[in-house]
Amino acid sequence: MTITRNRASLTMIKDEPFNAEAPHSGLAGHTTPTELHYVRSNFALPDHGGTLTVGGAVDRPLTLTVDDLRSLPAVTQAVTLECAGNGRLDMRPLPTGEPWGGYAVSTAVWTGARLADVLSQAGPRADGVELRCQGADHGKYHLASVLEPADADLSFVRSLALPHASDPAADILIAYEMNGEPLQPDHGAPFRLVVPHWYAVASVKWLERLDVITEPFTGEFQTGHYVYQWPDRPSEPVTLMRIRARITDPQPGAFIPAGTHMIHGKAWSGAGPITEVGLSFTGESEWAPATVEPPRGPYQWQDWSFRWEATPGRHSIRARARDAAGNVQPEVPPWNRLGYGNNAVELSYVEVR
Ligand SMILES: Nc1nc2c(c(=O)[nH]1)N[C@H]1C(S)=C(S)[C@@H](COP(=O)(O)O)O[C@H]1N2
Ligand SMILES: [Mo]
Repeated sequence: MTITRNRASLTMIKDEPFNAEAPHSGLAGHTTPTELHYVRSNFALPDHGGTLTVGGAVDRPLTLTVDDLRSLPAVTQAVTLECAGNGRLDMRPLPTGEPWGGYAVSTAVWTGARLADVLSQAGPRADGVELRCQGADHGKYHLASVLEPADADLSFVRSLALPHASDPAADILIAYEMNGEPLQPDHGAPFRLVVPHWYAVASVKWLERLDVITEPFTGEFQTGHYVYQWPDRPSEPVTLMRIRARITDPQPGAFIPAGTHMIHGKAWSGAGPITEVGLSFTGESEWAPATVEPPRGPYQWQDWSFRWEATPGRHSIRARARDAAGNVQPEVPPWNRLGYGNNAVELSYVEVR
């Protein structure tokens, strides 16, 4: 597969397999240009045979090409994807895994067929419980848990509960376009899942096989990793994106002139729309309300802004979001062994002159 273009605009975390964060500017717009969208891949770019096989416990097994997918009703929607490991670098002690800062999050406009439409063509049998979703990528996994022998050739496989996968209202896509162009290799060409509201591990790239299965799936990327291993309570799977706000302007470490400054940012949550963002400039737990823009769509980050009278000196700015389900960001990251779901309040320092 040809090497993807535009890798140079990203902040590299690892060169092979290529893993990179968006630059600060990737969070500025309503959507992220493709060349600024973060990339997270567990294995090298695979060769994909160009077809999607749908089988397992179904009445009508299928083999689909990208043209077959394009002949189904197309859905276009903006979706914010965030890696469950985003912000791992700020956890203490540092858990194992890629040391993501805070920029393994981006928003793109995805076009594809509904997963629900493909499944209804195949006709899942009544005894199906989950949909096993396999990417074409595979290899040795340097973090292999006890689930697999250390030298096993692993594929990237995830499962979705069958009612979720077959629900048209869940808006899960088999996407073949990103921001109006065919998918780039780094983002899962020729097609991938895009599962709104979920941490992006669910959005299987280079999708190659879908199988309806009659027992819950276990595997390295389902029950070995992408699990919150809490120090004090039973493990839980990584599912919906946790609520989080980011400050996009001023940039962390910026020097800005004294006077009125509009602070801008983004906020998102997998559990529902953002209802409030509070700003704090002191350690006194005082939160002044920002203006939160209404959602532009159900699955994308929301804009917020705050009019700040900036006085000379060094300032710390914190932004804390609340969603419609009542979730509020914690001050301290919820530490877990594999370092997932850090949605702690961001602290950004700026200097006003
Ligand atoms: N086949 C496959 N799909 C995958 C992955 C992978 O390694 N292989 N990584 C997952 C993870 S952990 C994330 S965060 C997203 C990243 O999507 P992106 O690279 O398009 O930003 O893809 C998901 N889908
Ligand atoms: Mo991820």
